[in-house]
Amino acid sequence: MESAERKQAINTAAVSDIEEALSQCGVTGSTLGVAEKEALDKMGYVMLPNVWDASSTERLREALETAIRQEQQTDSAPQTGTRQVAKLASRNAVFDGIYTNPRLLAAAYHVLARAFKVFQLSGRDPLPGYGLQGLHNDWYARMPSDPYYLVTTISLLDDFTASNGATRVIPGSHLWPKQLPKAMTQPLSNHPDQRVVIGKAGSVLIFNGHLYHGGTRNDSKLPRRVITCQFVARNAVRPGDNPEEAPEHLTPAARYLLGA
Ligand SMILES: O=C(O)CCC(=O)C(=O)O
Repeated sequence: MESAERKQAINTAAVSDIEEALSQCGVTGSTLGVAEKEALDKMGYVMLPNVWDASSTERLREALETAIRQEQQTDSAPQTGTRQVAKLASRNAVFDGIYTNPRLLAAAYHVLARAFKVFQLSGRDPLPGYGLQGLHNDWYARMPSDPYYLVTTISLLDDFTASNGATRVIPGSHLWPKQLPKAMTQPLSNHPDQRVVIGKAGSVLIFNGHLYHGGTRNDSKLPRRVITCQFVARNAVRPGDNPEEAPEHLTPAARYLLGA
């Protein structure tokens, strides 16, 4: 087949398996380096620098600000403390780039090792003085012999510093056989092994959804905007979950990744 025709066929044929979706998004065996895979395996997280260049980061910031403004206009209870907006997939095509990014997808596949889809795509900006969360993980407890169910990716639209509400993590806690005692999950509790992860805008913090983590308080006067995209094993269900809506313009691979 001529290559233009082949491209057209790829662009219109439905995608029905994860390997095809990953391939169409440009993921290869070397998209993620050995050290990055090892960090995900052993520490449960990795910070990937320079995933978004300056102009992509700016486009994402603008789209997020617009989405937050729209949300505030329709929200009967105005948000205070932390600005948040969910269901970004249907709000602006610029967000398609997040869940089809090869490095994010390669990391999700490395951890989940089976078919997955977007669980949620949302924005978060803890305003000065806010944002502190208790240490938590993003999925149910699992038995040591169970596979992993969820991967969380946090795209930094502003630098993460030691004082502006960067995410804290407990390295290696995705491998713990037991949950943290309840007292340790209170917002003001600190774990002796926790680390606040800092990084430049344009980086992406990726962690195993079973890793203990949480937002810290924004003690600066600056914004700390992120876009969070979570990927979940396709066969995992949680009652009451509400999937992202898939806009018309999506490629078949993007449509598959949204679970549409
Ligand atoms: O934005 C962050 O630093 C982490 C947020 C988080 O863990 C959550 O909202 O569950």
